[in-house]
Amino acid sequence: MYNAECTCWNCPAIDLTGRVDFRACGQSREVFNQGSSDSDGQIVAECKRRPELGLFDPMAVTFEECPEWQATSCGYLLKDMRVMILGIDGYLGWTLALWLGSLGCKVSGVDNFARRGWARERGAYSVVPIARMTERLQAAREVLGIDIEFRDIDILNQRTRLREFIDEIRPEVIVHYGECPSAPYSMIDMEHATYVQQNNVLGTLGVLFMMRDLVPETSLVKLGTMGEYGTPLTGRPLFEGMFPADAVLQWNDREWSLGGELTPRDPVSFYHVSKVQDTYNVYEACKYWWLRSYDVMQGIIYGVHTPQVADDPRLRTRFDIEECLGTVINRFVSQAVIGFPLTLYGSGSQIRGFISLEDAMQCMTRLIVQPPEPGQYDVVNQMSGFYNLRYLADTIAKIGSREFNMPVLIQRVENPRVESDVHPFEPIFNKLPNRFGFQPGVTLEEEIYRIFELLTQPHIKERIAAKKDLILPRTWWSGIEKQVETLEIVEEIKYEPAVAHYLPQLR
Ligand code: USQ
Repeated sequence: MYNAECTCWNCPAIDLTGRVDFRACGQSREVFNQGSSDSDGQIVAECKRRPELGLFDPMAVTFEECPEWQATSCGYLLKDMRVMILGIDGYLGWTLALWLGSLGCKVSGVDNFARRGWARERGAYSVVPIARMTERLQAAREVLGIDIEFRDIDILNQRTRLREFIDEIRPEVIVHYGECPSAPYSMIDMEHATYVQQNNVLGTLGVLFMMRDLVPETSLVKLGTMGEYGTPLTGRPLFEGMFPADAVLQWNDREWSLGGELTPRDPVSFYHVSKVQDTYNVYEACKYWWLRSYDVMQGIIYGVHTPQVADDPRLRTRFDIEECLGTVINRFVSQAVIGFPLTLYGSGSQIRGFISLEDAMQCMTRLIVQPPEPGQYDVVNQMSGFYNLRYLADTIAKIGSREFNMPVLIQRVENPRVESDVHPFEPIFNKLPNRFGFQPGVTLEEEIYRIFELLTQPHIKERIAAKKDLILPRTWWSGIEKQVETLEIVEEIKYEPAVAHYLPQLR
């Protein structure tokens, strides 16, 4: 198992309080030795779960040897691991809660239902009907036997309540999905831009302080975005957050190693800027307080399926199709289902990384069960392949027409965003497969098929049709207010070259 060799040093049950004076690490060796070790100068710690061990060397016991860590299909998992999900009512949060609950984790979570509010504000709803939280919790208990501890808390504006909840639960990992995820929403106007940045950046900053004070050994798995990097026109590879050891900067006949430094960010909306700011705040918190975090640069998510959400209609996760809250593949399939020509923005040659809902759940689990070491800030690029939008539209059109007997038209419309539509794109996404054992479980085509299957159910198709006025984008990055014009309608789209790269493991 890929995490068998991790030791108590990685484990959130380790108690380092007062035993390791991390501040001393940058000071003299003598100061470090005074506060951090036993009389032999060795680091010692206690285990919160097994106090009978007394003081011991945290590097000496591996996950494989510790009875608290048990073998599962996703590696060794801490028994009854306490996972707190911030943003548990969202597309990802609810899905992960059920997924982890089914693996045996003790799941807790908070949400202030903001996402339901943003959808309402836009005149939209989740086209796949979703239950109210009380009904969701009850269904999770009845159908899957999962008890979820939930609190209605706004992480930015109800900090005292959040602090009390974290203190009560003492989570061993915090998964942070509790932010506004929408680029167009952040570009509507001044109010929306400032709201998104305040909500995301300051909400997260507060969480970092609470972790410092209450649960410093807990790992933070924080959702970032591939969009932090943008699409640099130099063609520089999109490394996983930091430059590799052998990267070199040359200038004026001199040379420096860039290894380990954060790579440049070039975000593409005020929302993406908020994620960049988070990156720096989390990075600094790990540095100042020895918190530990994986910053997850996730590609564009799509899909509807995990075994748990598909188990009962009350367990379904939300599915948005409106311009602000719906992501591109989900939008395209919903458009195909009601015969609306797929809305390619601009040339449609933009290239992005993608990952299915189910594969994202697998990745998050693998990150949770191999926590970073104290003080470790690490970044993973979480995607299972990258494609250009024309290729995606074409794939969706093919599946719609061949498998569901729906002729699908594609239209190019004016691009309301400011983004390069022809650009190099070389993302590096090796860590999850190589270090965490991730293997994509579902192909692009399979998941698109499953979306079609769900959305073509008559009651859902009706709900999509009722909101068809919300399909064309209205939010221009430039601030102008007008409907986008159609540039071209194409029945059979020709694209040259087609771009589609999968992780090699993909079936
Ligand atoms: N696009 C179209 N037609 C549409 C919708 C989008 O051509 O109907 C294009 C956009 O112009 C863009 C691309 O598709 O080039 C992706 O747009 P999107 O709305 O699916 O995704 P984006 O705004 O980039 O944001 C989404 C999530 C965000 C996450 C990000 C990952 O909403 O939370 O951070 O994907 S990434 O794009 O890798 O940064």
